[in-house]
Amino acid sequence: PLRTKPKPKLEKPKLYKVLLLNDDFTPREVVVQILKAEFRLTEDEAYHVMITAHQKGLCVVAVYTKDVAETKATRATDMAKDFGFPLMFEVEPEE
Ligand code: TYC
Repeated sequence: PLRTKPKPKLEKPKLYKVLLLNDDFTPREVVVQILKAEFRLTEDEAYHVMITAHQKGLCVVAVYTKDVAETKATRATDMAKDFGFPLMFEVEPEE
């Protein structure tokens, strides 16, 4: 037969979490500024994400498609490096 089962054509894009990692050197205010600049968080959202990472070791910043997550994580990490701090962002797939 030419047509058997219709195959679902459009798959949901897989989503990726951007994680903020704690470190002992980056000032809290620098973390907040970078979160606001790269991820468009408000001051309150950025403070909450920063303090969660500070206390727990890491915090999910936001969820995006793969290319957007990787671009934003790289840009944010590079921004910190330009300021002279070792702040790290990582990307991991959602469950
Ligand atoms: N732990 C840092 C300090 O005490 C602040 C900080 C918070 C750094 C969150 C990174 O993801 C981070 N200055």
